[in-house]
Amino acid sequence: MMQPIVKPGEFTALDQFIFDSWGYFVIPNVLNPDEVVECLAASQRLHEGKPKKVSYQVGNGYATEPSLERLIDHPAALPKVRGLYGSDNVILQSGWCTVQPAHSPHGGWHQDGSSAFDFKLLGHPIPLLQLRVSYILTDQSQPGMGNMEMIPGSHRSRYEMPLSARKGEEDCPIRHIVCAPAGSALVFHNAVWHRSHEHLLDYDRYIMHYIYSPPWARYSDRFENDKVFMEQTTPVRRAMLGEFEKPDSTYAGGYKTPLYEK
Ligand SMILES: O=C(O)CCC(=O)C(=O)O
Repeated sequence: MMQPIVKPGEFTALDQFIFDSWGYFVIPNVLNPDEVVECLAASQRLHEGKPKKVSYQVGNGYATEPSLERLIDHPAALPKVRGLYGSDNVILQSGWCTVQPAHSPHGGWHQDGSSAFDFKLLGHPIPLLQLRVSYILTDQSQPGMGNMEMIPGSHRSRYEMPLSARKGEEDCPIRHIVCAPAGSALVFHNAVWHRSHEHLLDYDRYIMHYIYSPPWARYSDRFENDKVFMEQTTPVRRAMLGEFEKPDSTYAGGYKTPLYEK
């Protein structure tokens, strides 16, 4: 099965072309096996006592789990985020840890956005406003492992996915099951139609999704940043969490770009 694989780090012209054509790509080997174990344990802690439902999500976990905090500005993925936006002024709008319970069916097809204001109202093609970097924390190298399923190029479709396909009355033959080992990162556009694929195995599947947006977007996993966390995190992460001081014309000239490492 063809997979849109790119190299970690530097954002290249080929990355740009693949993303523009399909609306997503995969970066393998972003996390080493020890990091996968740590992030998986953190995800399991976040979900303790929570409902075991398909794609059930817990937000803001990076504020309490250091292994997940480190992924906010991961050097394998951050250059892709800045490159795809064509701007260094990006924030982490939200971070969601999702579970796909053992032996569960696929999720529902959807595009990302906000049910409070449909991104389709903004025009066509739907702009990039929530760029997602999704760290795969359990093996998904074969179908049937709670993989992400995407419709390549659908971020540009003028037409919604028909209800018949969304309800499962007919299959969409261009659906693509993303196959990647644990530790890979899937980077995708908010307007790509996607869902979680069925999970046939005996353990719960976890993905940690980081959503990057322009700095004027409101947070969607928190109302405000936790003060103690903000004091102890790094200056770059503080800036990426949207913290800055500027009493006049908040998002006009002079917005402080995070001081990324070169
Ligand atoms: O990780 C998952 O289970 C699917 C998440 C998803 O599709 C979403 O949050 O939009």
